[in-house]
Amino acid sequence: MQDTKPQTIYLKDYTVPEYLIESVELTVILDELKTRVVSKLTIQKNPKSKVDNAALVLQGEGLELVSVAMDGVAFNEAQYKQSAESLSVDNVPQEQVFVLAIENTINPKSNTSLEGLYLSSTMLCTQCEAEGFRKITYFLDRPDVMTLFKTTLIGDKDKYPVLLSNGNKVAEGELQNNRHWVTWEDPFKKPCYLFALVAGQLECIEDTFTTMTGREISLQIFVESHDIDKCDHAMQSLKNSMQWDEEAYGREYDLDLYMIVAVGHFNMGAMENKGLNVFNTKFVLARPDTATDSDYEHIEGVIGHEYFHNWTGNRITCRDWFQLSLKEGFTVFRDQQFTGDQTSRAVKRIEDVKLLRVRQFAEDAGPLSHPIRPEAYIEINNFYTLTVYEKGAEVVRMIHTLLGEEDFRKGSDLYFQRHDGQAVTCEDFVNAMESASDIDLGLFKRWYSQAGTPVLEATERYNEQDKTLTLTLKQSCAATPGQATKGPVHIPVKLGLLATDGSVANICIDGFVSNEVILELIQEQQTFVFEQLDKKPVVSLLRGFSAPVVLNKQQSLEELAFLLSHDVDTFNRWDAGQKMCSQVIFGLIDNIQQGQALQLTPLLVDAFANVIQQSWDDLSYFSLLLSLPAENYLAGQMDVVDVVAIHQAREFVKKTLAEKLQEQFKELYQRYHKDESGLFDSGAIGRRRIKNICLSYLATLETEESYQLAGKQFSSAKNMTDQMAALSVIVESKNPAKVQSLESFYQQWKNEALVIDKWFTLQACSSAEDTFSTVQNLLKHPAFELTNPNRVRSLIGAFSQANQLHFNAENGQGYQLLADQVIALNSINPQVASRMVSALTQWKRFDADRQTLIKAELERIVNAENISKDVYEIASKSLL
Ligand code: 0A1
Ligand code: ZN
Repeated sequence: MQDTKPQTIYLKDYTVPEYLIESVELTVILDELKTRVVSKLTIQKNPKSKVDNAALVLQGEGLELVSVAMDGVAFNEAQYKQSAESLSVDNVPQEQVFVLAIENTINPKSNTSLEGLYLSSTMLCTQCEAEGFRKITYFLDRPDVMTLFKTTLIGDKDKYPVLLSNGNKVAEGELQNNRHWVTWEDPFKKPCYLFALVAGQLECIEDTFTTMTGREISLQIFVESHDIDKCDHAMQSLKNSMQWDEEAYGREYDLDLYMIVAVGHFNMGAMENKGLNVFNTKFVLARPDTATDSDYEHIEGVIGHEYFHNWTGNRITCRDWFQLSLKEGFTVFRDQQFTGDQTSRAVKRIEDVKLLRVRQFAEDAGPLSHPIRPEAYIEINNFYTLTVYEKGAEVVRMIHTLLGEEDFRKGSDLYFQRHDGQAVTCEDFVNAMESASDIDLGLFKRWYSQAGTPVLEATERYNEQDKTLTLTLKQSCAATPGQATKGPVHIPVKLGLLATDGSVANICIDGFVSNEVILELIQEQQTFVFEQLDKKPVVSLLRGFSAPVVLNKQQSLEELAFLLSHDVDTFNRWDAGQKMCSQVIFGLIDNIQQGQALQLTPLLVDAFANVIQQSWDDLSYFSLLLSLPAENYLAGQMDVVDVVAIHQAREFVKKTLAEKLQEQFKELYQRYHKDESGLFDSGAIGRRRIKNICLSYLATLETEESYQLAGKQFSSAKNMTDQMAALSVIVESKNPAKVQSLESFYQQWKNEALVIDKWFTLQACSSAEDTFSTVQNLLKHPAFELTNPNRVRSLIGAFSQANQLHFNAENGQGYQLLADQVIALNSINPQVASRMVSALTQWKRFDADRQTLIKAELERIVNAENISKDVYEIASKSLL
């Protein structure tokens, strides 16, 4: 660890900053090895601060200080104090504004943390959220200090022909020694985490967007020249996002220029820097032959996400980092709505809930469980979590459900109007929603402070005499670290009733009649009575997954099959099928554990046959109905995870379905297999999804015919979706063409980094017996490098987080491999290293032997030399 013991920061300790930085003039003289930063800060005492004569403490990390001056007078060394993490000045003016001029140097090339200013192949770029600006120069690096930025970049004309920063380009010129300069001015005040600069040999595509008030905005996407043919989809996505935000939220873009730069080395997905987004190439570049349909969808979603941040994050930002979900929860909710509107709402909702239930629920049930507004952290980078993002979005969604579309829009309008230009809290957001509606959100606020996933027990009783159905809902929440007792939360439960013939039944409750209701659960237990029901209806509960809870309700396979064929709610219809499959698989897991023979209930085969035989407009949705629950979703529902039994049981179901429904799968495959190129249109995407899921069923049969089908699709595919789908079934099967197919794929795509990432992932996720040694060999492959986060995620991340079967091998070799890599990565890139630890945090879910093995690896990590605070926080908290 660093020199001192890592410090914990608490929300309860928040105080306003003692000083504000009104404006900054930055001059950055770019050089790979030694960049000079000259910063002129115009500072004044914060009128809101009650502290007098406080020292001015600026944050700075890894900086080489050259000089400090105040109001034009140079300081000697006695006039300031320097530590490894700060620069402080006593006795600064309290009454008037003063200018502090600082010069320092940094080395971008040696900065492998990819935070601050760093080198990605040959271009220089920055990443400042959350606390990266302090790695560029000394500053009040906190989001409630909002500053006007004027930035001048100076660099070699050949190495850095393009020089970009936030806002508008206001001046440029030439200098001696083949250098040039550009000055950028951002007219909006912003926290320094939204600062960005990019310099390099970049090419761009350009377009324009005319806003709702008729302003013409120029749009530019910058990439390295060999990627210039893969930007069109990103540009279209940007225009769609701008249009959507005007229509859905009345939000107009505020600068005259919007720039996106794609970089190959990036810790996360993308970053919403004002007017100059920096993106991971993964979320920009797409061409039909290099990107899958899912890649296209993710690109549109992430472009939307970063664009929507311009209002939810930039114009209105966070007071402190505990409020991260203020911008992230709301922005994820907005990007989910956007993607739903652009593609299929039903499919998008299901995909989002899958992610939430598998990954966020696990986080919430594990040692790192925290509320969407955490109360303490050691390293803020560790709190860019599924809880803050995805559960945060669910919380905003519940407000939307409780208020309804119209009042939610009034609430968001009020929020934008009240807080434009401010750094605010989650509470401010909820208050605006409350002011704009008649809904009391007092209890609702507990969602922000309470960690853990609430469990909802539902029981129903039908009374033939009264013709009533009584539904009892009971909520509870298990203790989480630091929160021993939990109170009830405000839960919207969307519900519908189905008559026995499958038609929609009327809901009569408290004198109101409707087709669908939202029950509001605010107490620990509540009872709801539905009247005038001649026959016992089937209840469709928690429609659209209206709250992020675990729902427990006894349901027979017959009732689930009924919902699967009749429910009008697309989410519950799909979920009924998932529950059916899960129940069946858990039964088989019991059989396996007791050494009994396996048999598949005809009820499941019939349910699938029934789905297949209906006609579907939304083929993507149809393909979800045919998908079995994932192994990690099943694991999440077991007290003691048995990875081998889960895999065997699920494979047995898949193979048996393939045997029984072979003809149907073949017919669907033939019907929808068109040798079409990968146009991004929902019809073609749906055809590919359904055809490829049929291919994966047929592949389990391991017949010569299925090998040929996959082989033919692999070699003749005109788009990456089909090529990957075919290669994936080849790798999963005993197909003799496996080695050769992998090799030819590599040769075909070795110059496309993002495609090679897929090649690593596919092998890392395989259930084939030799996967562990394959992964070991891939770690030594010349194309593998620990300095590129995408590569790390594609191999180490995929193996540890998406290959439950092999990562959890009984002898602990998977755990050991991961710990070795985390320790190696720790000194290169602490942020990515810390994310890789996540697969070791769930040890309590396994048997005693595995628990011992995992804990030993966590101990090894905690005790490794020079462990970063990022990795230390995750590994040490996991051991508690
Ligand atoms: N605000 C970005 C996420 C992000 C966070 C941290 C980063 O570097 C440490 C980069 C990006 C988003 O929500 O898209
Ligand atoms: Zn975000």
